Amino acid sequence: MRALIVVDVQNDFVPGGALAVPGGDQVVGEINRLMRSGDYERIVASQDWHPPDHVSFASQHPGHHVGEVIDIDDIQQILWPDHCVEHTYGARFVKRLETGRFDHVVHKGTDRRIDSYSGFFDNARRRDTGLTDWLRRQGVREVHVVGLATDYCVKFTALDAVDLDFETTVLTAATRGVELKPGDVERALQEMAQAGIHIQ
Ligand code: VGL
Ligand code: ZN
Repeated sequence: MRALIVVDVQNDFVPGGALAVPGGDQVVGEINRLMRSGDYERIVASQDWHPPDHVSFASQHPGHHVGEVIDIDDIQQILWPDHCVEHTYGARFVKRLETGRFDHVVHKGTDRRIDSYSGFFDNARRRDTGLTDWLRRQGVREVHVVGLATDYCVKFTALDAVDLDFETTVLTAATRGVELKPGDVERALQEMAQAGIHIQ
């Protein structure tokens, strides 16, 4: 059984949003096409879903700025602009995305004290979103990962998926990266390939 995992296709991650991924809106048509293709028996989506005082927001750390990396409880945290605040427009799925095709949605980053790039676990791997159990109960063995952003949430979702023994593919035509530093997307793809993820 094969599932499509649609990562964080939300208003704040497309041009005009608080943490816009260049070309982020261009994945929507491609993802709709994949969802209609009949190639996937299950479709799940993740939604970045932060409380207004989330630890990843630079606004919560006076004297520090967006893009800076700080140490919080022994975890390296990149500071982001306020984004995907629960129940706000920025956290909503992009309107053109055919969300009626989703069988299941998981929220991540809901605990103000810790960030969560992966759709499976938080960054300290302390808490689970329930996605692993859901996929296994459905009989899913293989996952294709698409969405935003290639160098953060797509990467960490795919790395956890392969680590959990799902046969994992990232479909690059349906992903875009933040690319804080030039080359981040290319490095992320190499890291994923090295972990045994198929890059297609
Ligand atoms: C993401 C940075 C912060 C992502 C989420 O969806 O890739 N990136 N929160
Ligand atoms: Zn976030």
